[in-house]
Amino acid sequence: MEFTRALTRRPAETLGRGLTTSDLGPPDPDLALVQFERYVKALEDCGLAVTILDPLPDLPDAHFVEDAAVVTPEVAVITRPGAEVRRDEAEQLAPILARHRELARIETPGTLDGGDVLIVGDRVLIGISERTNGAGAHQLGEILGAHGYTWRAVPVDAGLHLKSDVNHVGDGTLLVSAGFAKLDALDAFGRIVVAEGEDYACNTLLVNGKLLMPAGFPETHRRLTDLGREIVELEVGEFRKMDGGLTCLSLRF
Ligand code: CIR
Repeated sequence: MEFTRALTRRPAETLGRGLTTSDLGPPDPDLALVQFERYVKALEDCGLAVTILDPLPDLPDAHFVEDAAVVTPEVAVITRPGAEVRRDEAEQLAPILARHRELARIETPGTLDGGDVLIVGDRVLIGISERTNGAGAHQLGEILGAHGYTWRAVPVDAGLHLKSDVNHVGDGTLLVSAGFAKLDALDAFGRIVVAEGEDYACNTLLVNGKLLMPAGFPETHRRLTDLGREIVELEVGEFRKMDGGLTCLSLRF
């Protein structure tokens, strides 16, 4: 799918107060801003018009905008994030997305994070994780089903979100960690397994034919080279400290 726009939010000084399971230490807000600006530039270089929303210091994970909505050409689904402290982020995005798409919403008791939703053409993989429950997945499946999409649930037993471990790198091929490579739910797709010790490289983002991948994963980089796509490496270490990365820093549509 070709994208024309991306929605992002500049990280707040308070980003270190967000949720994390990593033991990589606190992020440096200044370096995070540098990494964010380079990320925006990379999206622009892919041909996207990038909107940068203002930081929300009281919502320290709000720059991970991908979790708060799922946007397709037909609809923007405002999510109900699984972490209660992140719920207000979704309402913050609603009026902005309403300028571009008809809105739908995930309703209680459903919970869903956009990081658990991978759309490949008209197929949707929805991770059932600590953040996304079965009710949320079914609601999203119904909303997108009305627009011709089919969906499948994928158990996420390790990592934060589905897209922490599984992403589309083009032509129906997924980049996956070893633990996800054999899942029945992914049977219909080709699979490239990241190199040992390089699981974080799974969080690679396909934008208009280019692959944006986290810097520092040479063997996975080599494996992706075989696809013949341009690969752009980006430093996202400050966001990794907060369990985030390339996919979650924007909504592409
Ligand atoms: C969280 O734990 O919710 C944030 N600190 C990180 C969210 C990352 N989102 C994503 O990968 N889609």
